Amino acid sequence: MKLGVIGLPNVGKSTLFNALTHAGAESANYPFCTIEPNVGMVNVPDERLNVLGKLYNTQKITPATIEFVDIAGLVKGASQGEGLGNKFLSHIREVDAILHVVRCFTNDNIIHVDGNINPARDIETINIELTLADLESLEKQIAKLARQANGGDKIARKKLETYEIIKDHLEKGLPARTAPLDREQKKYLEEAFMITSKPVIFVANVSPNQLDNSQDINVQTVKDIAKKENAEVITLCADIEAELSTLPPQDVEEYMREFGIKELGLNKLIKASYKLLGLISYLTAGEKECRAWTIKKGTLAPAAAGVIHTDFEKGFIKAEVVSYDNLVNCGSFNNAKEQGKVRMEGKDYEVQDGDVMLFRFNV
Ligand SMILES: Nc1nc2c(ncn2[C@@H]2O[C@H](COP(=O)(O)OP(=O)(O)OP(=O)(O)O)[C@@H](O)[C@H]2O)c(=O)[nH]1
Ligand SMILES: [Mg+2]
Repeated sequence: MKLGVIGLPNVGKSTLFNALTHAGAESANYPFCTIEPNVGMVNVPDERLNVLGKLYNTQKITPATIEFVDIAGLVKGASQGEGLGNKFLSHIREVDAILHVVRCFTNDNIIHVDGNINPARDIETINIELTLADLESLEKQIAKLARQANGGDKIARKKLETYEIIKDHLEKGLPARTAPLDREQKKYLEEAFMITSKPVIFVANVSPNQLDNSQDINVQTVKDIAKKENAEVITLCADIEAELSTLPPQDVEEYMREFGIKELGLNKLIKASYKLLGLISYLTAGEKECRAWTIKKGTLAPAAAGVIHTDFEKGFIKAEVVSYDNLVNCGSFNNAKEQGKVRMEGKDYEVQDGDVMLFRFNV
């Protein structure tokens, strides 16, 4: 599961990526500073782990992680090979979801490739290039499907019909994500590997003085566009987040208190990204380690156990499950058991976010 950070050149993508991953990727005040993508793992903040850690007097806390990829900036004409062109687009095709960084901060010293701050125009520039890239790829697929459909292939015919709908939609300048498709057609859409079918979060990169200003016109523009596209917006200042990410935790807390910040932009962004990917965490807890494990929402108990070890899945017998809230309220696993809050679940159990699990298996 990975998220790609995209946007125009020089808008703060690498700055944000560094704040997220502490990877120390190169970031500088000129367009196309990033050429090859930077890849890094990010810990998913989860307050529940600290609480469990205290409850179990644990030696080690291991959060869940997700992968972020910092991609080269995209300019007008990229789908025709401008800037870093098609190479850039192929990197976007490989990610599961997109963080679209939009410059809202004002600073005359930082070059804007199109001369001035204009989030609506900037978002459109990116969207047009992604749409054109999708159209080009779709047309190739349509030509191939048409040959197969003519040869009497019934599935190819259905797929072709779907792809024609998507093509019309893209030609209106709309993302494949919002195409009017039924369930079966949505499955075909997945097989088309469209960039514009990937879920998106917009990141409004603002100046520090815009952080708590919900009236800001540029931020409002991003929010309006996101609403139309069925996407979320996170407002943050990449510069500040990057600076804070280098400080010791107690200094960050003091800073946040001083400025009345309840939650860091990064934390909000990571949590929203996790949700966007359709991911949840179940937890394991003990004296040695308290840990969060990542699964797709809807995963059944044996497959969830398989995330820890394939033997757990192969030899799965049952799972002892208690919800995080019940466990914390009862004060210990044994108390929870005595109070009937620990359930015995079998192979058909769909694991929930925050389930504290103990697997029984034989190998
Ligand atoms: N004032 C201000 N400057 C920022 C902010 N975010 C990034 N910058 C500056 O903008 C310049 C470009 O930042 P990068 O993070 O390298 O931008 P990028 O989007 O990765 O650029 P490319 O890799 O060239 O596409 C750097 O000089 C940053 O210090 C911000 O929130 N506020
Ligand atoms: Mg960069």
